[in-house]
Amino acid sequence: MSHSVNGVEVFWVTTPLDAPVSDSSFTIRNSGMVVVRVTTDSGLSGYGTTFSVALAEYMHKTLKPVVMGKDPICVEDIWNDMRGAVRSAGRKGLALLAISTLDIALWDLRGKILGLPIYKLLGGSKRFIPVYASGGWLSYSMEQTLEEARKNVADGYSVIKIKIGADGGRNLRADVKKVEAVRGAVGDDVDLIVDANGIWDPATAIRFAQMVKDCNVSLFEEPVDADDIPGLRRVREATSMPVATGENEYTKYGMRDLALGQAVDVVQFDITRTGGFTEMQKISAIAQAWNLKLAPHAWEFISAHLMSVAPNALYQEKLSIQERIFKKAIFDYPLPKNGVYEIPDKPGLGVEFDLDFLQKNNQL
Ligand code: SMN
Ligand code: MG
Repeated sequence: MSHSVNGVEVFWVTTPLDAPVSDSSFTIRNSGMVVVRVTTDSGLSGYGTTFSVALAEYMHKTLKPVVMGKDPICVEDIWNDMRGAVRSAGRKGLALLAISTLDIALWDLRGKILGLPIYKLLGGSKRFIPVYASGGWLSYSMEQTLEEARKNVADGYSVIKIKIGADGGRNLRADVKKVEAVRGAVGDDVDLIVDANGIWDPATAIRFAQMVKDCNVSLFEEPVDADDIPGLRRVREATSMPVATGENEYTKYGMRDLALGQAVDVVQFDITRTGGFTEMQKISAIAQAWNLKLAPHAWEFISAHLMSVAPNALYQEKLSIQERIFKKAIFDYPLPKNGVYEIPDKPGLGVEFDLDFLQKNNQL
């Protein structure tokens, strides 16, 4: 039986958080996502997701015409055609979010057509993927921070992440106090990741690293701006902490530049931004060749499939604020348990989106 794409729909759904959460440069008020549904003339639907609603226009005008009529099995060809279509205005940023979302939906369809979960299509066998608990927002009080950290550990997480870069990166003492207090609260057996979201210059980041050198931080994430690859290299060379970046980086070319820059130990590409499964396979392969670990950003139910097959898989992020919308938009969302995401043994992504919810709550 042949299958060809006959529709692309875009939904934007959000639900408010109990209170806004902040990192060093950004405040988030809602748990939300963009969902793209790709349908075929054979009656199938594939789903992809990403962050920014601003991509809808681009999706409809530029990329939908590229995928219409195509066989969803042919993801590699379609990816290259999509990249061709955005070449002049979208090598990074929104266009790549749109490509990623469509690519994920096509892989979901591919799995449904072939009757296999994506991790098996990729050649994997592992279904249990270690995830870490990501929270520790700068908007929390110290009490909330410690309560959440202790709860994460009680829930079975052995790796947790907290935000640093207080007061726009101008309050290192507060950051140091926070790291020391969290380390004290969770004990020595928990891996602690700190995320500065790119707020510092290299000298400040190095100073901070010196100040917390006794806290056994296992990963220093985005100490400097995502575009400051030489600065990241400086931080990496000056500290004993492994350094991570990648959630704001795009495609295999971004991976190449991080590797050539010798700037990083762990790469955190976001599958919904950087090019979907098709491109993430290449990113993972380049990272393998440079002996770098993979710890993808957010969207555990998507990246877990790639982590199943990546020999350099470290752990997958579970971003606390996403849980609320996942539980609303996806039937029986398979929440990680004891720090592990169990990939459902079902075709495609293995999760079923609630189309009725998407249609009734679409803000587009
Ligand atoms: C992050 C970035 C954007 C939205 C939420 C969280 C963060 C992370 O940097 O690492 O998850
Ligand atoms: Mg981050």
